[in-house]
Formats: sequence, structure tokens, C-alpha cells
Amino acid sequence: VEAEIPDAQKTAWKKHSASGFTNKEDFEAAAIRHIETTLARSLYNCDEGAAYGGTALAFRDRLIIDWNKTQQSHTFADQKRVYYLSLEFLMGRALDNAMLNVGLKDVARDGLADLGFRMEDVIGIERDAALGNGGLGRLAACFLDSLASLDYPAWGYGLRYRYGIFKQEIINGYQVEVPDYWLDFNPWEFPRHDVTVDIQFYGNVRKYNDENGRQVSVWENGEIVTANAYDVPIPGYNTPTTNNLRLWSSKAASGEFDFQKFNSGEYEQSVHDQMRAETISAVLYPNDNLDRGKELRLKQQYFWCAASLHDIVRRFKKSKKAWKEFPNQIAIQLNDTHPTLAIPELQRILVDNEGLDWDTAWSIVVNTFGYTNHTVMAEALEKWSVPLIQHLLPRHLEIIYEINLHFLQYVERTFPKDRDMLSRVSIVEESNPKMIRMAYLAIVGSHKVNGVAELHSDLIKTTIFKDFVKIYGQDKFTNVTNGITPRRWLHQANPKLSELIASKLGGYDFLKDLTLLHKLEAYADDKQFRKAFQEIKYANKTRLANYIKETTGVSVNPAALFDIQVKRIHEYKRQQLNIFGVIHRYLALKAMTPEQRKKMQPRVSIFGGKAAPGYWMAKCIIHLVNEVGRVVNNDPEIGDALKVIFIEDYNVSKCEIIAPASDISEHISTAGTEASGTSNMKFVLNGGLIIGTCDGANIEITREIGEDNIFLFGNLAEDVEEIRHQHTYEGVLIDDGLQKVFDAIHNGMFGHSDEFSALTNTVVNHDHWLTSADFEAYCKTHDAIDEAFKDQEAWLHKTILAVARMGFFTADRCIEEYAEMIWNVEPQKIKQNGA
Ligand code: KOT
Repeated sequence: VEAEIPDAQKTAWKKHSASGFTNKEDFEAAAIRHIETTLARSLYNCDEGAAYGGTALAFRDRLIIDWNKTQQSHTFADQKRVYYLSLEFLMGRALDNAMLNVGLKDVARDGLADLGFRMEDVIGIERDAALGNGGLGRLAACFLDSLASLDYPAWGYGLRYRYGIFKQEIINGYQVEVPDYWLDFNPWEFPRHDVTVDIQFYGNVRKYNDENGRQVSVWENGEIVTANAYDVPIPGYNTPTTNNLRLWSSKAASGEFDFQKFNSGEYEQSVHDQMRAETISAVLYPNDNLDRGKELRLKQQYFWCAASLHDIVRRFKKSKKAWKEFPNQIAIQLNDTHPTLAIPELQRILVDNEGLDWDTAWSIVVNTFGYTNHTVMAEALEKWSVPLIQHLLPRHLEIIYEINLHFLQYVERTFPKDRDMLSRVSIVEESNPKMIRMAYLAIVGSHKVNGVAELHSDLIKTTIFKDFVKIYGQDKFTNVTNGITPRRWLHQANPKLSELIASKLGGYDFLKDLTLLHKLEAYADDKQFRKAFQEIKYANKTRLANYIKETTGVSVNPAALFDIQVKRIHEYKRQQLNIFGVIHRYLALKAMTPEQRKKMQPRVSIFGGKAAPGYWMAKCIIHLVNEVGRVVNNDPEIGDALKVIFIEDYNVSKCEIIAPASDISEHISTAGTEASGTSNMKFVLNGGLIIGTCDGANIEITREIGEDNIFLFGNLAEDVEEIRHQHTYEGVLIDDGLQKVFDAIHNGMFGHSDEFSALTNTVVNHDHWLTSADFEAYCKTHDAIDEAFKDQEAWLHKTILAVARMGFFTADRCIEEYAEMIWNVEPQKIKQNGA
């Protein structure tokens, strides 16, 4: 290809090709040029917003130079690529990450100072890219960071929601949702006006026999919506590799058909069609760990899967390789079942469009896909009604039925005596209406299925997917314990700790090989190191205290024990256990003499997290936390002994302030319900200890850091079912301490008790989440924490050891495991000077 380009052109390009700044002067030139020309501002009206815009655009230019190089090099190299399909990418802010990853934050800080701005203020202008609900979306974002940092040729594919997760406001103690329109200025995306895919919905399937007598299916007469690509560069840390996140936006197809409507006076109809089409990518569904089965959600899923697959297939076809090479060139990972329609879609492309026979096509499909399960909770497992799929995607329903037929025939041959097995494992649930079980389709259509922590991966094999282990054998099922990117969650969020570690380890290599942290063990007993470590924690707590003061008006003492639970509000995550425990503590403090109270370890209980807008119980929990805060924080008897804070609108950028500031964080889900959890990793990596149940990744964290360095409590997963059974047949035994808490609530201590009756009644009636059964152990463990915190030297010893032993939980390790066990792909270094 290169040889065909005339010399004159090559010379001109060589001479003028952008090269990107590396020093302060050139950064300032780039920023000012953007402020003046792209943003049309001047010296006299350059505010912080413009300074952010200019800085972001200057860095975007840099990223895109490396992006171009990377994409060119990957195309030439012709190696296997990974595609990560996720409906959620919870990216957070991009500027700080970009500056750190390309190693030019200090350069930019000095440049901005010359222009009269403080780095922190400029960074603070950026809005979070909040295209996700919680852990699942943030995991996808961490994986993109690791894929790029480790030089894997990989793209993410997602939806470009016009509205990300709603903004949470707390008004009179209640959650109020405000739309998150985040796109009015987004310098991080490149619209690819030339990259579009037409996506069909509805219509019918026509059958005919071709000249060879083979039956051909044609899906026709549907409604067309166009997918437009927007590319977001994903820079790796300390490498030129810059990968791509491609997000699809929906637009009405601008075919002749619509022009006709427009011209023939059906103006309103044509505008209506346009809006209907744009609705597909308009909003992120705000449910975490819940499937609501809405038609628009299914449309989103197909729209995104079909556009992504079309794109992937188009790229593959350019290589002119045989179809059987497809799985050797392409690995597609399904982030939960949300992209499962990609399986019948690829089968449809191969059979209907490309004319492959069913079995050849199917073997390509299965060898291409891997499926990650993130939850065992029944209410989160996706099912779609057969009539809905029939209506929206008639050809896909046929294909799903055929996949099921082949699968069930295989099961019948293998287990001829087990008739029940067929109805148990059928992709089609024989209910009314019939439902498609997406997890089963995902298992059947993938070569590997993985859970996200050891306990979780074991649980799926022994419970929800038990029959499939029998059918396919153990080897199809595996575990990849989650991880987090240390670049954002240590280096960016906690620069002081990162610097301290670097000073002892002789540089920042640990950011790319987190196991190097183990060398810190040698400093756990080092007086000076402990002191420096403690001072950093105190500074981070002060930073959070200032933020709390600014946003809530409440003063908290940074010397108090900071006890933090931030995550989506969900009954299974048990924020109710936490707030009941706080009330229990408050009652105990009230019963003490002032002298006794003075001896107690002062505490700040910090909560944060969003409730799904339709999740009544979760909203009750938020309300109770806020009412308890109102009462406790204004109780003059209590003072610094206890403060209760709810941080509004918890998101990625707030987590960057919160995670470094904990003494204790809470990961207290009912055992067996939290697949992994990832904030547990963030808090420990930042020098906090955790109180947790034996659930998800807590178990592996314990194994790595040592059980002396974590506060575990509560019933085990293996006993939960038995306890629930008891509740059903013998009623719930309410713990004495918890009863006192309920009495206080009922007596109106925190406002009208009707507001909280649902919350207390559910414990009294079923206690499905074992709030009462675990309450005593929970409170006792908190007493032990108070005791342990008094001995600061011992506490520091524990926290330093814990940090030193967190190497396993880097997302880099996850990506290496996926690459080796599931994708069979190799990294590919980009040469600094072009391909
Ligand atoms: C399920 C349905 C819709 C939206 C989100 C989910 C979901 C989220 N399922 N699991 N998760 C969380 O995924 C995280 C990353 O693996 C886990 O750490 C966490 O335990 C899951 O709850």
C-alpha cells in the first residue's frame, strides 16, 4: 500500500505530520491555539472552562496521533484482536487519566500555572462520562485501561447514551433524579460520519430455495435505523498503544423513503420517526443487578450488537481470509448477557448473508465468543419474551429455536435417561408467555464461561449452571477474579501514596506490575515509613472532610475513624445493616455518661450511592440514612463521637476522593450474593481496612492480605439457604439489639415511623437478607474495630501489609488471564516511529 503513494505526497505528510508536544512551551502553544480557534476565546475571557477545553483538546491531539499509529500498526500486523462488548463503560473523567498515562501531567501543570490556572480546578471542570451503573460498567473501564497499558490489540464496543446514569440530588432527605445530559462539550469523542451501519427491526422472514435446492431465509420489510460511530481514544499507561472505544448512536435512516414522506407533506410523521430512532441510544437503563424486560432495552441490545458485529465482520472481510479463520482473528467477550444477541446475529450473518452451512457457521460462532457472568441473583438474570423477540427480530427467533434444537438433541443423545434435564436446560422456558433464557443462550454459544471471583465461579457451577457443567464438562467453566487499574485507583486518586511507594521501590514500575508492592512488607515495621503513610491517610481524610463540609455543611473531624460504604444501594449489599448498626451505636452513646462517651472512638459513618428510580426499598434506605444524619449530627450531646454523612451523587470522580480516605470500608453483602465487588479492592489498595462478609472477592482479599488484616463476620454462603428456610417455617428471630433499633425508629426518633415501616417489616416478616441473623456479629465486629484503631501502630502495620499484598487485584492480571485462557491473543508493541 505504501509503495502506491506518490513521493510528493509522502514528503508533504512527513514534513507536516503532527508530532505532539513534550514540553511546557509546546503544551501552552497547543492549548492557547485551541482556546483561541477551536473555542473562540481570548486572553480576556478565558475562564476555567476554557482552560479545561484547551487542555483537553491539546491532549486529545496527542492521543489521536498515537491512536492513528496504533490502529495502523494493528491493521498491518494482522494479528488476533479482542472486542469487549459491554452495554456499560463507566469511564469517569478522561483528562487526568490522559495526562498521567502519557506522562505529561507535570508539564501541563506548569503550563496551566503560566496561564493563571490551578491543575486541580481545571481537572474539576470535566464531567464524568457516566455510561454505567456500578461495578459492571467500571470493570469494563478498568479492562480497557489494562488492555491498552499491556499493548493488547483491543476495542470496546458500547452505546453512546445521550443521558448517562442520572444525577442524584438529595432533597429533604429523599433521592431525586436529575437527567445527566453530558454531551454538550465532549472533547474526547470523534464522530465518524463515514462509519454507519443500517440496522433492521420488525419485518418478516421470506423463504425460498436457491438453485442448489438449499433453503434461504431473507429478513425483509423491516424498519431501518442507522448506527453512527463515535470513537473514544483509550491511552495505555507509559506506552504508545492507544486503543479504541467505539460507541454507537442511533439516527433515523435517511433513505429515499423518508424523503418521500417529508416531501409529500408527512412532515410530522417524518419528525416522529426521527425521534423514535434517536430514542434507542437516548438513555442508559438505571438498574443495577435487575432485569426489567423493557422492549426499548431489547432494541438497544440488538442495535448495538448488530452494529458492532457488522463492523467486526467488515474489518475481517477486508483481510480476504477464509471464514474458518474468523475465530483465529477475533475474540469477542460478552460482558454479562446484555450482548447475547450477538450470538444469533453472527450465526445469521454467516448462514443467511455469507451462505455458510449451519454447522460450519456454528463452530465459528462458539469459538469466537466468551461469556462473563456477573451475578447469580434471579432477578438480574435476563429473559426475553418469545412474542417480543418474534415481533422485533423474527429471523433471530428462528435461529435461537434452531440453536436450541441442536443443543437439546445433543443433550438427549448424551443423557438419554434424564427427561427432566431437557426442560431444565432448554433455552426456551415453557412458561406463558414463553421466555428466552439469555444466560443459557450465552453458555451454549460460547467456548468459555467465567465468573468474577472464586466463590462466585464455584456458585454458578453448583447452582444456576449446574446442568451445563454436566453437559459440557468442567473445562468450559472458569474463573477470572476481578481487578482494578492501579493507574486510576492508586496513582491518580492517591498521588501522595503512589509517590511514597515509588520512593521505596525505586520508581513507578509497580503501576505496571502491581506484585512489586510486596517489597513494601519490609517497611511495615519501619517507624518513618509508618509515619509518612499515616500522614498521607490523614491528608486524604482532610481532603474528604473539606469536600463534606463544602457539600453538606457538616464538619467532620479528620482524626475520627472514617467508616465508608459507597456503592449502589441494594438490599443485598445491606446498607440497611450498616444504618441499623449506626443507630445501635447512637443509642449506646446516648445511654452513656459524658465521661464514658469521651472514651469512645469518634466515628464518621459515610454513605454514598444511587438507588434505581423504581426501587422503593433502596430509596427508603437513603431516606433513613439522611434522617439519622439529621438527628445525630445536630445532637449536642454527641459532638464528634458520631457523625453520619450521605454523599450526594456518588460516581467515579467522587470515588477518587473517597477511596483514599477510609480507615474502614464496608463490603457486607449477604454471603453468596455479591459476585465479586471491586470497591473492596480500591479501599485496601489505598491503605484502608475492610469489614466484610465471606462473599465475592472479600474471600480472596483475605487469603492474600492475611486474616489478621481484615474484619470478617456473618453467616457463610453455604448456610444462607438453611437460615432462610427457618425464617419461612419458624418465623424470624429478631436480635435484641436490633429490636431496640426498631423501637427507636417506631417511636419516631428519626421522623415519622411510617416512612420506614417497609424497611423494618421486611426484616420482621422474611429477613431474606439476614439482617437480623448477622446483626450481633456485625456490631461486635465494629466494637473490635474501635478497639484495634486505638493502637495506631498496630493498625498501620496491618494497613501497610495489606497494601503490600494487593498485587493480585490489578486488572492487568485479569486481562492476562482472559488473554491466555479465553481469547488466545498476544500483546503487540507499537514502535514509537509509526508502524
Ligand atoms: C446486572 C444487570 C444489569 C446491570 C448490572 C448487572 C450487574 C452488575 N451484575 N453484576 N454486577 C456487578 O458486577 C461487578 C463486576 O463484575 C461485580 O463486582 C459485582 O459484584 C456485581 O454485582
